[in-house]
Amino acid sequence: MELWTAPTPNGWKVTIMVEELIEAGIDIGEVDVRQINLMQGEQFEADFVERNPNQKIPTLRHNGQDIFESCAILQYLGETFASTLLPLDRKWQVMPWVYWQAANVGPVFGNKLSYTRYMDSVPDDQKAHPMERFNNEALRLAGVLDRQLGDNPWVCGDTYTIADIALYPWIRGWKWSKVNLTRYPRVMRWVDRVRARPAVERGLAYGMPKEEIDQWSAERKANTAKSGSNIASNESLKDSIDRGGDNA
Ligand SMILES: N[C@@H](CCC(=O)N[C@@H](CS)C(=O)NCC(=O)O)C(=O)O
Repeated sequence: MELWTAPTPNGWKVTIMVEELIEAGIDIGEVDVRQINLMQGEQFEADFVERNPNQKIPTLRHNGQDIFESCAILQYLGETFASTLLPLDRKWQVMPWVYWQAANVGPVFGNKLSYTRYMDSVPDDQKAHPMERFNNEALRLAGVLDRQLGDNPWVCGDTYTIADIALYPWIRGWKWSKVNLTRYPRVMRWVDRVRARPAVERGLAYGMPKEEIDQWSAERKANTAKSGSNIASNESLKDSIDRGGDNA
């Protein structure tokens, strides 16, 4: 299995999944991980685009099959390596929450993060509306998650599944995206519960020093903001369009 990824929320979904399968004692074979340097635009290079036409990490190759989109990868791994992470008899209790993450939580928290951290060059008055809109929607989504959790430990009840894995990496970054989730104590407790899993700790450590999993160094924060700015400004996208070709 080959995984091309980076230490970002969508990347962590898959590295956590890999570690959870290993933790469950499942033989998934060798996983060859390649860290993709997003700042240097490696996601636009031909060998990457051949695997993932969408030019974004993560992307997986297994048995000659390329799978892109982090949540599709979670489903693929869940179905290929049977475990409680995707209980097949309850699959349709789990999958709507995985789709919900992909269609709502990821884009909304991702956009809020982008306006909050990565768009310094955009004047405040131009950012005010999208910031408010994405912040309000992120809070609404967190409220939905809070109600779904109810008294259960995990998103889909008593069993930790790929729905928890899909949601955790974006929700855990609430401070970095400045979405104040403290009004949702059940969500906050769930974040701590997921973080306490040994496989989650290992999954978060791919491409990242262990001591920086929870608290980034000032240097990493500055570099991440800089790399996000490159992506937010679409400069790298412009380069890839300038290079021309079908992959641009
Ligand atoms: N919906 C996609 C989103 C992937 C995505 O946005 N990946 C980001 C990192 S978290 C990326 O590769 N960004 C680089 C870019 O936009 O150029 C998924 O879930 O796989």
